[in-house]
Amino acid sequence: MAIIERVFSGVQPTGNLHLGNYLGALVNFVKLQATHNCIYCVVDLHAITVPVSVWGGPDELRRNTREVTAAFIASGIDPKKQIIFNQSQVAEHAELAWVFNCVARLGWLNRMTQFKEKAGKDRENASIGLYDYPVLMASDILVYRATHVPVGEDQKQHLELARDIAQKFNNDFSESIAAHSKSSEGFFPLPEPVITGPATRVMSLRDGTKKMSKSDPSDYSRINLTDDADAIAQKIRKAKTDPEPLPSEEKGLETRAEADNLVGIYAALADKPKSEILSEFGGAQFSGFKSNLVDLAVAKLSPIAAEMKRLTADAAYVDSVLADGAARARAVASETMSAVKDIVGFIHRK
Ligand code: AQP
Repeated sequence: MAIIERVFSGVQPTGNLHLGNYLGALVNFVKLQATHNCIYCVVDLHAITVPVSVWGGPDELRRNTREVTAAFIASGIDPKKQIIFNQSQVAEHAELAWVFNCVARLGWLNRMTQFKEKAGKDRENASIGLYDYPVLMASDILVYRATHVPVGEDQKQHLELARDIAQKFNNDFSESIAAHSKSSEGFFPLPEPVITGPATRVMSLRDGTKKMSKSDPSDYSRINLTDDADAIAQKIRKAKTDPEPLPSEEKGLETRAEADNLVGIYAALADKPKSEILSEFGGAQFSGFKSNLVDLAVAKLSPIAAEMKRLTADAAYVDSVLADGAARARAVASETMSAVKDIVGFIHRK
């Protein structure tokens, strides 16, 4: 089985899909489909790693799964050319995760900062699923032997873990892999993170030191993909800034987290480098810059919100996209899993 270039990424159906998810991940998902075969997954198994009271229960999970699927399509991913599906429909994700649980080391997982942040002080009460999240994520990627993973900067450490797991599997089973694939190439590729663009880490609109996040209690901290034009305008106008005018060069943003964030958002929405935005707005006051940002954000995001609304009203269509995507995903995943069983030594029906 030769390794071919393939893109995989996932988004959790945990509600409040926001501008950070859009600029850090979805925009790059859309761009990559011009050059790669892409698999985009609504990672519902990951969503249930937090308490039920947080993910909202079965009705909420179904609603959020359809909403993320709608966001994929509304952002411009073509479900006929690429694969869009929800994780729980392809059992091989969980199956490979078990094998990887036996490859990954406790010490590796103990270093994961996202677990520490999400578990907080009450670690003893966190689910085992939350602790094991990065292993399931490695399996999500590697069950398709994906080579490129577009993500926001916060996922970099998890990608490194996926590479470590792939490498250790390749080493632990090197003889068996050579016998199976009659090649000295490792079985799993070491997946590369694709973290690009001027907004790989979009920050809260209320505090430039905190990541824009679904779980922030303040709705003013984020722009949701479902926000209407009035909400977008209000949130941008209220966004925290400082009293200085905008600088004309990027180094002038270094100690100004909120200004840096708004310029990054503008640049990403305009698909231009930050330097170009600063040469246009350098010396301007925030009030004028914010008005331009409101116009740009509304122009870019309103059509997406409208299309999401149209799609989520048609649950049967969305579910058919997921079922079709899952069937195509399963075809690839089952081939990998069959090879993994041979490599590890599990007897199975072929
Ligand atoms: N603020 C962000 N800036 C850039 N990229 C971001 N991503 C998330 N937040 C930002 C990227 O979005 C993709 C999908 O994320 P996810 O669904 O796995 O959710 P998450 O990272 O857990 O999102 P949140 O908002 O950060 O949720 P909570 O509040 O629960 O912690 C990923 O590629 C991610 O990098």
